[in-house]
Amino acid sequence: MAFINYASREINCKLVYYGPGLGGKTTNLQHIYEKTNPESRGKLISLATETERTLFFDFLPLELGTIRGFRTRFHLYTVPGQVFYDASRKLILKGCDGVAFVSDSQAARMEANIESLKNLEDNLTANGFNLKEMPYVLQLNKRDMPTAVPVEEMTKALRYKDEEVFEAVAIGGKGVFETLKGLARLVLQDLKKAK
Ligand SMILES: Nc1nc2c(ncn2[C@@H]2O[C@H](COP(=O)(O)OP(=O)(O)OP(=O)(O)O)[C@@H](O)[C@H]2O)c(=O)[nH]1
Ligand SMILES: [Mg+2]
Repeated sequence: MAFINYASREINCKLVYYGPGLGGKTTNLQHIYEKTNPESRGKLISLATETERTLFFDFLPLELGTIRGFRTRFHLYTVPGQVFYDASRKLILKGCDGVAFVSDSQAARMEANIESLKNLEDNLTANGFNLKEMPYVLQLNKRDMPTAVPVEEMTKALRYKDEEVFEAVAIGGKGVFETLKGLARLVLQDLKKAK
């Protein structure tokens, strides 16, 4: 649940980037960090292994202006995609307000995408959430790869509900801010509904 502090007039929302290992979640956050005005962002904190795989999570606080007099902060997290870090993924989903699923377009990763999506659904349920009701967007990353599965085919296999689908090449930044904005918009809409 978004944390609204009426005394200090702040809204804090938690967005989680989820998806299979090596899909590009950390790369999304790195691009956002690099392209954001230093006054609007905090430190990018990454807890990674020596080979740059996310070990626990990445964290990036972003301040995206004022909504009706409330300073709005988005706390961006990534989960570790590797299958055996499931306990960490479950923990990171606690209190989340929205999820961006970063899928890997390479044909060889389709099974991993599907498995990770199922894992997201299960872990949300374990936290008392329902993916059907959660603000949610789907990113098709690594569109530059030669074995990229056609967009229609990927969408058919991975689309969970009527979520927006964003094509991306996170290493060059393509589609990264579109994904973030798409998700942020849904989270803010959800906040308005809850009031
Ligand atoms: N070709 C290509 N490579 C990408 C793209 N996005 C990310 N990569 C590369 O894919 C690798 C994995 O990216 P990460 O961002 O670390 O992936 P991750 O999803 O955070 O992986 P875990 O932390 O293990 O879950 C890195 O070498 C990135 O440079 C892309 O759009 N195209
Ligand atoms: Mg990572």
